[in-house]
Amino acid sequence: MQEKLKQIAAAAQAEIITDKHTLEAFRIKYLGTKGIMKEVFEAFKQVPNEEKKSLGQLINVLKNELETLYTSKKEAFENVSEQASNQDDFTKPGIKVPQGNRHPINIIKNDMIAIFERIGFTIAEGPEIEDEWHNFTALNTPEDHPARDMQDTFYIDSNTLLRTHTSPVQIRVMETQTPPIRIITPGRVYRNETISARAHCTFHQVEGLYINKNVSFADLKQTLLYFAKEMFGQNVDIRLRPSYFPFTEPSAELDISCFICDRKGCAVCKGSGWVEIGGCGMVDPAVLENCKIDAKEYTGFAFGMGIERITMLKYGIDDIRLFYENDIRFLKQFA
Ligand code: 2NL
Repeated sequence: MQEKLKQIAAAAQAEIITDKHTLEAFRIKYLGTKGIMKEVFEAFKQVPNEEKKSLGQLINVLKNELETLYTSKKEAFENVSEQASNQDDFTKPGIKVPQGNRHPINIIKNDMIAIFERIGFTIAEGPEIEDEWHNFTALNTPEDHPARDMQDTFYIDSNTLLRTHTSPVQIRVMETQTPPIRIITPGRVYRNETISARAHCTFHQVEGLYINKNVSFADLKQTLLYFAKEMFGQNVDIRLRPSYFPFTEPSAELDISCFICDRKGCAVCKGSGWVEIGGCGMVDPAVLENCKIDAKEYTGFAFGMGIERITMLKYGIDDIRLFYENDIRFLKQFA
């Protein structure tokens, strides 16, 4: 039996193991459930008791040797397979990484920012989680205003909410800086709306604010006219319709002449020749005073526009929900 064990050890050492397949054949031959070691253990049962102790030790040594040989070869092959084998062709073309593209909301947001930067506006940003003061109270919005209702605004607790417009960013700037102030505030806003093709519970705004001595309604009108022509084409005109916001006085809705039908009347402008893109007005003196700006010395204008609305007009998109569904067939059209 001892002689047999030596022969097995010698034969195992002499096995030629070059790859995973010959290694697996080795495992089956020596260590498998019907392998040589199994036979050895069967034969061991017949050995007289007085020889069992010394022979048992030899058998265990052999078994360990075989297992060590197997695992060392196995590890060696695993390392090699991670490296390049000489079958790799380094002259083959590389694997193309698919390129993504900007979201349409971001494309138009960047266009809007570039237009206002050319006439001296800088970008201001602020928190999306706001308090009542910055989102409503400082903006002259009365306690019983419907916008403050849970039906319209997402509250986190009685004083904390998701901003419903980017105006609180402008309040924060007015509280911490002194005029002249000339900023735009692009960003995401939240409203508790029933989701439809025209409305969503989250959307994006660009608001603008200019505070200085002698700022007039004419300055507001000229700024918006410049923006409309840069954004929609030099043939476009603007129209301001009287309106109401708590934070501006006087207030107006901002329309552009329909660039799709050139004012002749079409489905987009519903035959009127004009489409609404936002609102504006002269900053209410009460808002300036809330931010410790002297309303006798300074005046200002402000405006707000929805980025989704402008993006839908520019690209002819008829459902706002497409912006948030991340359907690749929609998104890749803006590459
Ligand atoms: C709209 C209307 C508007 C403002 C936003 C504003 C901000 C401050 C003070 C005064 Cl801090 N006004 N923002 C003013 C008028 C209209 O947005 O339709 N937005 C989509």
